[in-house]
Amino acid sequence: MVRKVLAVLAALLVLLPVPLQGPAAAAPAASRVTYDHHSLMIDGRRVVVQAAEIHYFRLPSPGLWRDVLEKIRAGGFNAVSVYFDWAYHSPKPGVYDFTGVRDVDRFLRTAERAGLYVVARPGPYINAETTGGGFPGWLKNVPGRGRSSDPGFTEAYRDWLHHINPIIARHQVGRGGSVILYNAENEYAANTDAAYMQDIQDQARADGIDVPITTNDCCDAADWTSTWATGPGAVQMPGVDDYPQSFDCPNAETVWGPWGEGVTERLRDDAPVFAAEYQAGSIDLENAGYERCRALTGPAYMKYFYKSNLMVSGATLFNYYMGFGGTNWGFLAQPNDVYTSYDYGAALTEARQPTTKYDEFKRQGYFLQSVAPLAKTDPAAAPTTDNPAIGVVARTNPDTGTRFALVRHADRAATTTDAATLSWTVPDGTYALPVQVAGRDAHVLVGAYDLGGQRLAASSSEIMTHAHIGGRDVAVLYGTAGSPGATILRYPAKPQVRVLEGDVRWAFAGGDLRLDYTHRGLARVLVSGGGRRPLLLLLGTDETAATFWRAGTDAAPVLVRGTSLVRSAAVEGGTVRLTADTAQAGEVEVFADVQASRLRLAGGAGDTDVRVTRTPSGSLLGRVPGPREAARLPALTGWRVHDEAPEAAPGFDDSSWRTADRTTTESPMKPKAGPVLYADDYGFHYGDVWYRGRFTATGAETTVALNAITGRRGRYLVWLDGRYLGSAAGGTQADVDAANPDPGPGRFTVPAGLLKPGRTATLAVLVQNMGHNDDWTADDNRFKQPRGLVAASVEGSPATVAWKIQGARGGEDLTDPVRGPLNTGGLYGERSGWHLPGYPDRSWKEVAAPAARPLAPGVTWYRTEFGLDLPGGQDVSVGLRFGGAVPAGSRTMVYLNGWNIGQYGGDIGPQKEFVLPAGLLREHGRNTLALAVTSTAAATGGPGPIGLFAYGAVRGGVPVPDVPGPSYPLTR
Ligand code: IPT
Repeated sequence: MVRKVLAVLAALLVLLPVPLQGPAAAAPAASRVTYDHHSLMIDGRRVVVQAAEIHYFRLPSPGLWRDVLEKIRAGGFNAVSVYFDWAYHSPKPGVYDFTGVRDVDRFLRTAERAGLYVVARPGPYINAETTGGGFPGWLKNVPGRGRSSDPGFTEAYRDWLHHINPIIARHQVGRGGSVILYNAENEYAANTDAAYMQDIQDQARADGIDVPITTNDCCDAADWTSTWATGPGAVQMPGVDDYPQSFDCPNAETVWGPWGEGVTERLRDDAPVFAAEYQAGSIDLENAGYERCRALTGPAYMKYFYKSNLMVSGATLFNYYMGFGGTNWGFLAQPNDVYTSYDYGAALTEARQPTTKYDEFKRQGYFLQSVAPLAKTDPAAAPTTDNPAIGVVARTNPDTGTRFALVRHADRAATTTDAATLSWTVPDGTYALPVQVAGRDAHVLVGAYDLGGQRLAASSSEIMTHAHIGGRDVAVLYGTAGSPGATILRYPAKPQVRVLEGDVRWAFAGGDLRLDYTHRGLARVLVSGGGRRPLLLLLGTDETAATFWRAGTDAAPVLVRGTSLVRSAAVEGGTVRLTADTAQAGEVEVFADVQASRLRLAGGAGDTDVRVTRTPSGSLLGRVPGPREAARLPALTGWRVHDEAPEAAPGFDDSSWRTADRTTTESPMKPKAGPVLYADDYGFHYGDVWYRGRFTATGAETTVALNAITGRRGRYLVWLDGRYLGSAAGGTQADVDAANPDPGPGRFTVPAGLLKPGRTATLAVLVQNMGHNDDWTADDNRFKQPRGLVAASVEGSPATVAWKIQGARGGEDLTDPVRGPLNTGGLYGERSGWHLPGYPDRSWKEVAAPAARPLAPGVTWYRTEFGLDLPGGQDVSVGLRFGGAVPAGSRTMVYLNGWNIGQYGGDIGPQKEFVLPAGLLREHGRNTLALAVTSTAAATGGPGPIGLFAYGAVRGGVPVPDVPGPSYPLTR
């Protein structure tokens, strides 16, 4: 577990070796990405990088990549940070797949088109709560320690890099793409090996990577990242990971920065401060549900910590982990810290819905993108405050003289609302500014700023954005509702001031136009003359500011008030064409070039003309339609049921199964007796694995003693000669301590009289593996920990047991490469295609609902079909909901059209709702739902009630093509 690991790591760090001296890998001279102490530069132009972390492998629908990426862009981000998951692409040594849902080339192209830079993070190790931390299951059979320069591992990871690097390389900015940084490894701080760290970078350069190389530092892995780290392994432009709010979702209301102030450390003097992973959500370690994690990392946290970080660290690169979390579909999850949903409490939910966190990102992100001097700042003298409860920190841009002041409580835990008057001396003069700070809020004020054609001397409102539109400046400023605001603008001569809306007092003296107001609704002030081009000042609150969108090119930006999302805007002739989503009908106001007098709304089934009038603000005002009709989602009926687990019966034919007779293993954990039974050693890396063991009975058998390691939340079920003996929780071993003894060992009494002396007895064991441990500590004891049976004996009998093993059909030779290695395990139904569309289930028994029929211990399958015809031109995010209490005894794998979209129940997690992503979901056609229910005990019924529901619906969205996937029967 992460926390425990952190503690272990702290101890390990003391032992870190003194770094070797040598040259750091420099970027090739041709790179268009450079950097200095302050910021990254692209073609010499400074940029503030505001990135959201997103994992394509957690959204198996390439059409939806565009939706999420456009939402990220619209939310004020100009970049995404992306892990590339080795395990997701490679089922077998030497076999790689980059097609379909694995088409990362398409993902990178989509990011480019959405206007997003990319921080590429191909590992080889990625962590990210993915199975094996991104290491493929087959790597457990490769000699040599993971994350080291051992030859076996080196050969394996180089092969991965030589597949992924060229794809990343052709998407670099220097080649017309948008990749700006390359992240080598991931928080590589324990058991480190400099030669390995260096080799990753050398391979990247050899593969054509010419952007700066970074690494996300955790825990002071200074070998690679400090100014004195000059190589081997040293990176050019290091970043730091910060999770100041911890992962304590249950205590969201009280937690406030237990892991520190979250000020990103400066690591090198010659490189900018880079918040490589800054907490923007949380894993749900305590099964509290992701809404609790969203509360833990909500707008208050974002305001206080993100703004403090910006102002105290001077960082100019931020990556927020996660921007959109997505789904651990199939067996993507690492077993110990997560369940199916990787919603992460992020700004965009797993169902792609924006939250109030999204609004806060938009306010902050637009500011970072609009106010260019933020890209180069140094600490500066702070304004004085007349109230010691309010603390102020300031920075200045040494070239432009622009000032920034962070206003927050001196005591970061304070929850009171306090007011002060700041006295701020800027090059333009000394100004008295009224400020008010609510508990745990923070504001970044700007002074001495050339705001377009204006001169902003100082303001106690925050700038959200401003743009030069049609000969005038339009600026959106905001402050907490009810708080006082003052804005001072400089004019060579007295300008004309028209307060179009709201209560704003103004005065002009000594070149200063001073506006005083209370932040309330949206006030509008038009300033013209005075020797400058006109200015439309929009003074809002947090809430009204969040209704604004900025879109279009820098040459012709458009500001929009209203709609649920503006994806893009274009001004053509006299028409503004908005591509927008609307959740309901409502007002839209467009600030565009005055030449434009018409508005067309794209998105939805086709363009719609929106009737508009010109407002006194010079904007266009109209009403946009919402979704045309509510989506009708059918009830799930027509279920059919079939019992499974024929493997438990003595007569089952397992002649095609692998004989488990290996005597050696690459796992550091060696069997104490008998053959190696570890699933990975036989090529079965993901999901359920069956064992059948035969022995000649004597009648004296007393106990079947087993031990299986499955990772947390796994378990195993045992039958002897067809008789169900019971189940046990699978072992986790990596986390064993006195308080949490390893649950793996299970003892099962042999029923008297069951076994007949001299006859062959058959043990059948179904082991439900939950994925591979990560390798955060670069320790094979952890990563190469076995899965499946690790010990098996029949007490009271001298007989040896002859074992056979069967996991996913074909093992590493996938029968369904489209859905890939992580989709299915080795249940009989999975091996036989019961999860697939088109499987002939007509002979199965009809049942009203899965809950309507008693469950026996073992495996039961349910299937049904449902038709959909969702309204065109709308985006309806559909989910599957299990009603009732989450069952502890039975767990359900959910297959939508053959895709394993989640696991429910069985102590896996609190999750009751599962996203059915468009693309996998046939929105206009037949859908097949298959449930594989494994129960450790008899129960009155299967899971449910089960129904479809909508997480949200908007007019708009993006076209989402169906993701193809083979139907039954698989031909391989
Ligand atoms: C940090 C990892 O780099 C990232 O991959 C992910 O696992 C994240 O944590 C937690 O979700 S590790 C840091 C918290 C010590």
